[in-house]
Amino acid sequence: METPRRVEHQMTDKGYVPVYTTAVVEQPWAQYSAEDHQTWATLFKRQQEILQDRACPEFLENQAAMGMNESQIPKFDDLNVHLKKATGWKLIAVEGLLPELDFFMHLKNREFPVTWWIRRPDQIDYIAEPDLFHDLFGHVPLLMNPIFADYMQAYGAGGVRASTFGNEPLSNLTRLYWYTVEFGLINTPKGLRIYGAGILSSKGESIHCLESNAPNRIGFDLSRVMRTRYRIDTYQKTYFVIDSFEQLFRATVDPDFGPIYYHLKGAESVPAGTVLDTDTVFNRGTGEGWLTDGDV
Ligand code: HBI
Ligand code: FE
Repeated sequence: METPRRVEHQMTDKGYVPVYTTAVVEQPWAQYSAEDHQTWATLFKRQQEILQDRACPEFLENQAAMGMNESQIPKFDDLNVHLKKATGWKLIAVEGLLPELDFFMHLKNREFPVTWWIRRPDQIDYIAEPDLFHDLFGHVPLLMNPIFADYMQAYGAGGVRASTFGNEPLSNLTRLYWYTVEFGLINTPKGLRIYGAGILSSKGESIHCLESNAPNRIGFDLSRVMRTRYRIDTYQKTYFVIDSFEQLFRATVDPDFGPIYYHLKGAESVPAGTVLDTDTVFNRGTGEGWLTDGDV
C-alpha cells in the first residue's frame, strides 16, 4: 500500500535529520495489503530462525506468549490485551519518530509508540527509519517482562526530568537508550544473548554482534555508557553487556540520574570503538572493517 509519510528531512550540523511528526493514529489494520502481510511473514520467519540461540529467552518466550506470529501483521489491540495483563503497557500507533519529549512522556505513561507502516519489499534487509517490523517485533516482546517494563518507564520519567536540564543530560540519556534498549546484550548461563531491538530486527547485526571478532563486548556501566558515542550508519563498534534486567533497572533509578549528570558534566566523550583500562572486557574487538569517522 502507499504509505503516507510525514517525515521530512532538515539539514543540521549533524547532517540531514528527520523532522518529526507527532501524530498518534488508529492502526489502519484493514488497509494492509497482501504484500505488507507477506513482508511481515518473511521477516518474522527469518528472524525467528536466526534468534533461536541468539536472543535472550525472555524475548522469545514473551513473543510467543503474546501471540505474535508470522501469519499476519498483528493487531495492536490484540497485543494490548496481553500487555495490559502482564505489565500494564499499551501500544499506540504513530506515523514515525516522535519529538523526544513526547516520546519520553509516552514511556512515562507506559505507552509505547509503534510505527504502523511496514517497509517495502526492496527494503527487507535495511531501512534507516524505524518501521512496524523494528518497533513491533524488536521492542514489544520485552514490554511483557515486568522488570524491563519498569526500566522503560523509569527511562521515560528520567527523560522528562532531563529535558528541563538542557542538552548534555539528554545526550547522555540517548546514549543509554542506544546501548541498552536498541543494542544491548545480556550475559546468561548459556552465553551472551541479544535483548536490544535494533539488533533483534536486523539479520546481519544479530549474527555480527555475537559471532564477529570485530566489535568490543564490554560490561555495562552506567556512566561509561553515557559517555560513549555510537554509530547510526554501520554495525556498532561496541556492545555493552548487562548481567540481568535488574542491574539495568537499578542503575537507571539511581535517584533521578541527578548525581550522575553532575559527575558527567563536561566529561570527555569516548569514541565508539575505544576500550578503557577500567572496562570489563568480554571481547576486545579487532576493529576489522571499522570506519574511522562518523561516530555520533
Ligand atoms: N520516537 N516513535 C519513536 N520511537 C523512538 O524510538 C524514538 C522516538 N523519538 C525519539 C527517540 N526515539 C530517541 O531520541 C531516544 O533517544 C529516546
Ligand atoms: Fe527502536
